[in-house]
Amino acid sequence: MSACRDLKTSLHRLKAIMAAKKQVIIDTDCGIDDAQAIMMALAAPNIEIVGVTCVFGNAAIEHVCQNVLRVLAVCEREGIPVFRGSGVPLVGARNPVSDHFGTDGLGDVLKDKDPQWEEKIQSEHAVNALIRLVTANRKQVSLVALGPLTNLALAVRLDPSFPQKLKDLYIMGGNMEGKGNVTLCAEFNFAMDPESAYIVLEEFLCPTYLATWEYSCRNALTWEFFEQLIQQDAPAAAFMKVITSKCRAYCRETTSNKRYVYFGSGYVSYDAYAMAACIDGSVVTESITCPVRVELQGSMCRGMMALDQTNELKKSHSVFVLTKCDVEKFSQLLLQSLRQPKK
Ligand SMILES: [Ca+2]
Repeated sequence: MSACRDLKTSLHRLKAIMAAKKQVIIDTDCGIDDAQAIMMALAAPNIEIVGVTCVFGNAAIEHVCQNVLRVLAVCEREGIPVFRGSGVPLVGARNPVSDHFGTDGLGDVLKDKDPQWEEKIQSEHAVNALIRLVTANRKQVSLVALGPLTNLALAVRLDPSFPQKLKDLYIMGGNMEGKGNVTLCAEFNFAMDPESAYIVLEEFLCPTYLATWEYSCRNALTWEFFEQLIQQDAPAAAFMKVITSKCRAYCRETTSNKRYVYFGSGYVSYDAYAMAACIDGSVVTESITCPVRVELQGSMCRGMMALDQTNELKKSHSVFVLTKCDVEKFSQLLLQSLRQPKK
C-alpha cells in the first residue's frame, strides 16, 4: 500500500510539474542560430516543446528537417516530434540563399548524413500539426517562429480561429528602422515570404512579440563571450563549435557586411533573442507597443516592416516590438543551452 501511495504521490508531483511548464511549438528554418535557439528551449526547465515544425529559409526544407533531427539527437531529445512544412513561399519560388550558414544551413561541415532521416519525420504536414496541437491545447501553446512565416499564414487560411487559440506568438523577423540585411530595407525572414509576414501581422491577434533584426544587432554579445560559450565541456557546445567552424572567421572579420556597417562587430545569435523572450519575459527590458504592417510593393521596400506609432493605419491590434534586452540574463540562457545533454 505504501509503495502504491508513493507512486501516486510521485505521479501527482510529475503532473503538477508538467502543468506548470510552458508548452511551446518551434517553427524553424533551422540554420545555425535556430540550432542555438532550439537548444536554449531544450535546456530551459520551464519549457515543454510539444513539436518542431519546419519551413524553408536558411536552407531547403530537406536540409531543415535533417538539421532539426541533428540538434535533437545531440541533446538526446529525439522523442520530440518533427514535422515537415512549406518548401516555398506563398508567392513565387524559393530564392536559394547561400550565406555564412552554408547551403545546408549548418555551415556545410557535417558529413555523417543519416540515410534514415525521412522515416524520423512525422507523416503529418507541419501546418496540420500546428492546427491540431494548438486546438488540443487552447490558449496553452506559445508559438516561436524563427523562419519565414509561411506555415503560420497557411495555418490561419486553413483554420481562421488558429491565432486566437494560441497563448502567444514570438517572432524573429522584420525590422524597426528600415534597415535590411538581404535587401536594402527588408530582413531575411520577412523578405523570403513577404505575403506570409503580412498575413501573420494582420491576422494573428494573439499577444505578439517581435525580435527584429535591429533588436538582435543592438544587443550583440562579444566574441570573447562566444569563445567562452563554445569552449564549454558538453556535446552541445562541441556541436556548436563544429557548425560555426567555417563561418566564425567570416562573421568576426568581415567589415563590409551590412551588420558591421550599421552596428559594428559582435556575436549575434538572432533566433535566440525571440526564444529567450518566450522562456523568460524578464529578458526583455523595453519594447514599443504599436501596430505594424509589412510592405508588399516596391523595388526597395518589399518585405520591410513599418511601425505605426501615430496610428495612421487605424489598426486595432498592436504588437510588442522588442527594443532592449537584459544581456546578462540572455547570456546565462545561452551558456545553459550548450551544457547538454543534461546528465
Ligand atoms: Ca531562422
